[in-house]
Amino acid sequence: LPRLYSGMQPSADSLQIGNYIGALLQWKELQRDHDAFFSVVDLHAITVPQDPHALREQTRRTAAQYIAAGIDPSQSTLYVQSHVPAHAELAWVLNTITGFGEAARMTQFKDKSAKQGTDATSVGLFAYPVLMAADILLYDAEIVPVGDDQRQHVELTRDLAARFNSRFGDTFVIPEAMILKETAKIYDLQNPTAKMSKSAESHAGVIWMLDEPSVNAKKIMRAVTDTDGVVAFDRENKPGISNLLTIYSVLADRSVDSLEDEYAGRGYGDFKKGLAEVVVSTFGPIRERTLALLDDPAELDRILAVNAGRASEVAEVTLAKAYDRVGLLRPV
Ligand code: AQP
Repeated sequence: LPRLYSGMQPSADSLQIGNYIGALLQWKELQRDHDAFFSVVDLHAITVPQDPHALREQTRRTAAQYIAAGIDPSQSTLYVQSHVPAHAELAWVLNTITGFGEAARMTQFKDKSAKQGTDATSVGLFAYPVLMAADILLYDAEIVPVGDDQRQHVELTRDLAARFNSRFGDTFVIPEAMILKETAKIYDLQNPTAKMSKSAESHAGVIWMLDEPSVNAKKIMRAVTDTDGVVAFDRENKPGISNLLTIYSVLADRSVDSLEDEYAGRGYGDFKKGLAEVVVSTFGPIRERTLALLDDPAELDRILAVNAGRASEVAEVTLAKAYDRVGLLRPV
């Protein structure tokens, strides 16, 4: 089976529905016909300031949400990044072949560092995309399913893999980003030209997978729309309604056209009520399953340990090869 790698940061108590639609939902389908590795990337999460106690909890919670959303840890390899030391080790090697200017051009770094100011921005945040390249290359992944915001990082990964291979001999598989166009970007409900994000300053426009269903329903009802009152997809002129249509269409597995037809001549209130029901019926059960998994942290930790063992077996082989290729003396 073709290898696949993807991951998410445990950077909040709950994932948001952009993470679900842009990534998790596809992972669930793809795990059937791929040898999939799904990581909770806690080493990435510490590239911005963290609360140690919260991070530990968020790591478990993120893993539980993967499982609750349909990732099967006996079929896919679902593990915590820091449990496999090879990630940090290969990242160091890749740092040495990454150009300073090349890393400085990453738009996610530019955005995040502009928000924080240079003194608060860590070298870790700067090197984030290189660590991501290590994540992917360790598993010889051919496919990397991500949202559009990660496209540039996968491009960098390809460049680094090709550079390493040409300098030191064939070592890494060159991966391919898999980005589903329609679901590549879910926008903030209060600011529908900005990406919905775990780290958004205001939570008013973010739908959290683990929020009470009634809270999510209210946020849908309050989503920003426009004044023309027509349920139609027009990203340019009607970003709010277009975003809601995308979410509705994905979660209800219906075409945007059929939704436009169903809500023709009806108000936004009706449309939002319909969407709120779909959101509640999708995430209500996922929330319940997540909470049940979190009720037994010892069992969850056991699953993660077994999976980390499986991941290590693959990762150690690639790391040893890369160390050898660059000329690091191997211990006997
Ligand atoms: N709004 C979104 N629409 C579609 N896909 C999205 N993803 C994130 N937001 C959206 C996808 O979810 C995966 C998880 O990414 P991550 O946790 O590594 O970090 P991120 O992309 O930066 O996601 P967030 O939620 O915005 O997290 P923070 O705020 O912590 O940085 C990726 O596949 C991403 O494309």
